[in-house]
Amino acid sequence: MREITVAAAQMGPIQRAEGRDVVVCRMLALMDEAKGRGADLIVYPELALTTFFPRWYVEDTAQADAWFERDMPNETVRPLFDRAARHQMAMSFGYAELTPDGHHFNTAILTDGSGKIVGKYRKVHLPGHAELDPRRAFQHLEKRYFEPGNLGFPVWRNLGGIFGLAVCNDRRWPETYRVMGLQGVEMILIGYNTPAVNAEKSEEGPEKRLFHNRLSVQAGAYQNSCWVVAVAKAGVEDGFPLIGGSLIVNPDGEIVAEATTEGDELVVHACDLDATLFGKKTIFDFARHRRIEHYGLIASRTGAIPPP
Ligand code: CDV
Repeated sequence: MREITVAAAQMGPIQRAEGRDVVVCRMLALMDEAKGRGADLIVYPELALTTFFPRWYVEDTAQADAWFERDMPNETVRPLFDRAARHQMAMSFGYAELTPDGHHFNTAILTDGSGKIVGKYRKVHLPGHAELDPRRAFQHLEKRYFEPGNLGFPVWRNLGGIFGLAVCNDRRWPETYRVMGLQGVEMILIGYNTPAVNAEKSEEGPEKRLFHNRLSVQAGAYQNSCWVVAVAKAGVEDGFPLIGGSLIVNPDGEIVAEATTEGDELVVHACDLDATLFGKKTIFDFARHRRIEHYGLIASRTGAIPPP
């Protein structure tokens, strides 16, 4: 048995005017509660330090740099790293990254139990659009503010297991899980900010969005025989609702714990990493059963081309 207790730290809304210092205080409160509940690892959402700013159009993108972090850790988030080290708790959270040479990424990091960063991931599948789109009920300008991640889907040894990271829209793409699955991943941590209504299809509301969230995460876990921890920023930000539904899914694809609110809420579960072994040795023993001679299109073609 290799059991680690994971706290999925769902966060309620962060308003546009709210400062990072207030947010960090909320994250510290969740971390302290997680310590009280025996957590070895705490997982916060995508863009955990600010409002989900891609909903706001800013003409001069340099002005949007105010939402980005130039260093990690920096002075504002230092208390999170110090507290995590004191609690001997590993941690993951998402933030907007501005590199020294001027690149912008939607990033997530993973620390070990001493507060040292051991893994960094930059979101590969950026949804939305780059220019103001008046036809949408609200904007989703990730393609304006971020570049696609340039680190691939790495995994890292941490806490006696093999961990990977993904960010929000990545969870809808089977390639995300499979590339990590091919590196033996045992637990994937995913933060998300998912609007409760589809900006291009108003009939698609929170029920269907929660269904797609579960469907994607459960399938990814089952088909790669790994744990998946998916963590929302939820609730209403400046009038725009985001789904909650943070969940922990076991390697059989079953939900073992799920959030019940749209606010700051911990979802805690003791996860045995050895539970990944059976599936990896049997139905999803990739070495025995995969047929890569038939998968060429996956890595050579982007869009679908129907037959003539
Ligand atoms: N932050 C996101 O990546 N959100 C997308 C929305 C646009 C669908 C998501 O996949 O949840």
